[in-house]
Amino acid sequence: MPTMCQLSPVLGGSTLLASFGLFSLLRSRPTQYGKQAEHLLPPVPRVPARAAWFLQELPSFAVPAGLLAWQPQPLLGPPGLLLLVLFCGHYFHRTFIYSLLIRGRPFPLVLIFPSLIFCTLNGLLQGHYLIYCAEYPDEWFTDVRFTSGILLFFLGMAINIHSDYLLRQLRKPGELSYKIPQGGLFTYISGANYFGEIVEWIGYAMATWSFPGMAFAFFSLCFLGKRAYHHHRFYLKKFQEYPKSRKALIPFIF
Ligand code: NDX
Repeated sequence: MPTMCQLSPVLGGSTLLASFGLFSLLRSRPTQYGKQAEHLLPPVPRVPARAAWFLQELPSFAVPAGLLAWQPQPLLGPPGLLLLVLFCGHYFHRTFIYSLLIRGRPFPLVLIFPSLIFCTLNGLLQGHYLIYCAEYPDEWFTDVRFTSGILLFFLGMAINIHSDYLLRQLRKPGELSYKIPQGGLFTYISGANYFGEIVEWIGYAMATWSFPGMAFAFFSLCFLGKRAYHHHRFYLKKFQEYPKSRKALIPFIF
């Protein structure tokens, strides 16, 4: 194992990340932004959605990319490098493309600081683990965990980006009202974008075969699964004509 690997903080960080997921799942209310913050009383100070998402997601890209750029000597073999590039690629899109295209409601100011801390710690955890701790043999490229994980990662990413695009198309610039999402996986589930993101991180966990990867997939499942459930309830309450056969997160099941 490379000497700069800090295994105890990696294990501690992974446990903390998984615990945040469990805490998000078990607390009674969802995190209050977007449609889960529609009627916050008293009204809270808010930041424009584009600025908020850009700022809070930036460390998820910048921290691992910085670790990669400033490693003392090239430590990553080809499989580890590819996995880190995929992680940074996801957050490059989320920070520099998704954030600047969204037509969301202003984001509660009070959530920006915890989001920044969360994204910094997760970027540090995933980046440090892949650069300093992970060791993959060259045959990892043909290992079934890697190949099926990468397949799931790209499938999930495609579903996530397409679903976020469909949500964006529901509003004209400047509009803030909610409509019934149509098309793509929204035909079957209310949380199509979340389903895609969860599949993506499950794929990443399989391809990295690591505690940090698994902890983040678990966090995403708990945090986004809970949001999908609350979004589904929101739609059923708001729209009488909401398709009755549509599920919250998993097509035909839940
Ligand atoms: N950001 C991940 N917790 C979060 C920020 C908040 O990337 O301390 C988790 C992320 C953070 C959270 C993050 C982690 C936990 C934190 C929390 C704050 C406090 C909390 C730190 C980092 C915390 C403990 C204590 C446990 C540590 O107006 P609007 O905004 O609703 O508009 C929406 C629009 N839209 C519609 N428009 C018209 N008609 C409709 N029917 C519409 N429905 C939606 O579409 C938005 O503009 C847009 C998308 O909305 P929505 O609600 O579907 O998705 P959203 O939740 O905003 O996520 C956006 C994307 C999505 O692709 C999702 O998969 C991804 O980001 N995401 C989001 C959250 C976390 C995450 C990924 C992950 O864990 N992997």
